Amino acid sequence: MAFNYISAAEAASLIKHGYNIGLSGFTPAGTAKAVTAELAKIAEAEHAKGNPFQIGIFTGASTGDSCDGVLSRAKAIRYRAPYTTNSDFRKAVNSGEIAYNDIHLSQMAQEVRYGFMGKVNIAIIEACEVTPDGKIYLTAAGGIAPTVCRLADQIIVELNAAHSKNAMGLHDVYEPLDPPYRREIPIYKPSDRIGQPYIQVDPKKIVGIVETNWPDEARGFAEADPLTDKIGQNVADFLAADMKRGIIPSTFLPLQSGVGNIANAVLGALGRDKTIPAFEMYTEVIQNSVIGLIRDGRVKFGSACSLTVTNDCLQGIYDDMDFFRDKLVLRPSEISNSPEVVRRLGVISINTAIEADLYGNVNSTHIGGTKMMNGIGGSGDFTRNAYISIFTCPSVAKEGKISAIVPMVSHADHSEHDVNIIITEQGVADLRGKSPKERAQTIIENCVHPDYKNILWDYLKLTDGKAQTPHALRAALGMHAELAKSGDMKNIDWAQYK
Ligand code: 0RQ
Repeated sequence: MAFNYISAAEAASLIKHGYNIGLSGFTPAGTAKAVTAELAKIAEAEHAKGNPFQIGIFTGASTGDSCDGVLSRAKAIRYRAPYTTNSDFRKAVNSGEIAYNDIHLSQMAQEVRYGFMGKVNIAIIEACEVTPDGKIYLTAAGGIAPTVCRLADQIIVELNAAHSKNAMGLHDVYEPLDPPYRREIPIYKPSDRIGQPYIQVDPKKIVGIVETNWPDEARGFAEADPLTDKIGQNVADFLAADMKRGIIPSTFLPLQSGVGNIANAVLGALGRDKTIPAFEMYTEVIQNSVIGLIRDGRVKFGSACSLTVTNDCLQGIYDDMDFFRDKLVLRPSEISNSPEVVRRLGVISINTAIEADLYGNVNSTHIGGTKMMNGIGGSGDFTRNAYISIFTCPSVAKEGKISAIVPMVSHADHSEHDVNIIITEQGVADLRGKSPKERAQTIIENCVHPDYKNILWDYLKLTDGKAQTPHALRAALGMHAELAKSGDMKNIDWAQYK
């Protein structure tokens, strides 16, 4: 079939007020860019005329500025799910302008299929190739592209020359059936391929192809610093010790690691620690450090949803595809993050907390209990189902005015029932097999910053110390209240709660 080649502006004009658009991509990797950038201009023009113009966005995870950024600034987003990292989007969410549905990434595709979020009107899919018979070859991420392609009335393809056609073959596209017909996902090791390297669509649904040359809007990484290095080393030492005592098999287990500088540093430390054998990743994002470790032979295989790497790193992968082809696979997010597969493979999860409490509950999403930071991402998919679930964070934030360990988290994403290990630069709290009261002791002893140890011991003295989970409820958020009042949690005076 001969396709209709159109401009990004023409493609954007197909999107009407009230539509829901389904996007390819996962993190800024593989996200549609040109059409959403033009859509923001249409929204601004309509708003200037006094007309309403807002859409819903369904995507894999965060996007780049050319989507969430421009559309937030144009006040063009009514609804969005799931995870995002854009600061303008964050401002709009926290000022009540956007309805943000922060769900587990593994659930996004199925919740769209189940109809929980309404119809997908148009899918916008970034591709490195599309064939006349409707085979779409994705770029640097899987996301929810297969599902939105199938459900959407119309598909727009952004054929992006910034991604090499060498990306063809990276993907393993597989979409499960819905209950009551769903079967097991037959992945028994991270390198198993179970689907096709492309998305097959009815070519008649492709209403336009937009040719672009727009690199992914990947963020760079801060250089590892002594703090992130120490956290990374603590994780590596912990895993090496667990392997030595036979809890982790000597062949090791696949790892999942979140995004950001700490995650990057953790992987760097694991790669350097030669007591840990070369390992595999079953994860959602592959960052720069993993690519280096694959080149060094320290990571044997990487299964992920996206290559969330810098553009020079991505180009290096494309240039070296003969080397990487049997060492990488990209999957849709409901497969990369599948609870079933995570539990079967025995994945060790490593994610970042904003704060944790004395009993092991973790807040990954909300600052001060009310303001959205980014979202839960895939951290819950992996944590609940991991062989060992680990959370890392610096023991303090904002020049020490905030303790990351508090009596009670101000928002709970991961409960005490799911969190096995907490690691800060101070040390490791192993919560496995412990009662809540034992957990509190080990967390204060091993993870809390010295400035806050006595403050937290003193909090426990306010409780009866006997109940299953001792709390002094009026004081439980006292450190947060003190931060709001004086700007420093250290100023807390527990006497007011006696
Ligand atoms: O503030 O940006 O003003 O400097 O929060 O904190 O320490 O730079 O760490 O960038 O790794 O982000 C949990 C948000 C950590 C992230 C979170 C402030 C701190 C700083 C960022 P500034 P850091 P990171 C994979 C898995 C949830 C989703 C997830 C995240 C800013 O890792 O979104 O894990 N995770 N997904 O100063 C107030 C506290 C604070 C605090 C830190 N207690 N109170 N501010 N900050 N602790 C990804 C996917 O699923 C795709």
